[in-house]
Amino acid sequence: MNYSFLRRSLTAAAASGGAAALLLAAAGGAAAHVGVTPDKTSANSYALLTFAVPHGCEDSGTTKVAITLPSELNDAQPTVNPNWTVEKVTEQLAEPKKLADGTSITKRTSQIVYTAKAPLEHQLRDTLVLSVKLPDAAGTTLYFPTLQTCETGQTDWSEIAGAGQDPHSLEAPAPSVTVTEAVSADGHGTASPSASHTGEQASAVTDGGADARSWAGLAAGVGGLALGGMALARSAGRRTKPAEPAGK
Ligand SMILES: [Cu+2]
Repeated sequence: MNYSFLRRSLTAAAASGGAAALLLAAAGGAAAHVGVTPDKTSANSYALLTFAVPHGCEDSGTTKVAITLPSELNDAQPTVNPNWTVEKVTEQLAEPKKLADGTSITKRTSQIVYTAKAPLEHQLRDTLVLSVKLPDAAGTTLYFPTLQTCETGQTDWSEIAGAGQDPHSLEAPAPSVTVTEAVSADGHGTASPSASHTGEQASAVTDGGADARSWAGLAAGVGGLALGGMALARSAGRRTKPAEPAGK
């Protein structure tokens, strides 16, 4: 068996495999766009929307990220991030807007603008989190057109797929969140249990299981203590009993 040949071909294979993996990783990185990940999507719930900035504009660092709120939202609460300053842009409404609770507003927040204290280098990633109240609009997709400004250039993540168009074919798709069925206080969906049931239920279960376990732990602890105490008492009893006079 010619081992040197085998070793050479194995090394070559490893090298090309490594190169392919690198290429894939680079492609994977590039494929990640400015997007949003909600921690929940159920209608009427308060959700945390995490906007990721996974790369710059080509090789240029990001200096500003302006997130436009969909018209279905009247406000958003930005989470502070020490790398950025943040401001809310408000707009005057043409006419007062009536809200579900019977009150009305004349202004709304139209945009949240994060400005980098120092440019976010193009190969580094950061996240910007907004807290919003999702509208009572199950099945609606909310679009958050986001303008990413860089030291050189900018990218306007605002493309929305037309009917029948594959959103993945878009160059700069707008981050979006699709609202799902509202969930009631007991964690069950109001219309289609399947949609909200899984997610919400998972968290509810965990809590209950933990309580049961801690009670069991406590009981075991107490039981152990009692047993220990009894054993102690018994041995103490043995010690205090006056020794029987020898030969009795
Ligand atoms: Cu991208």
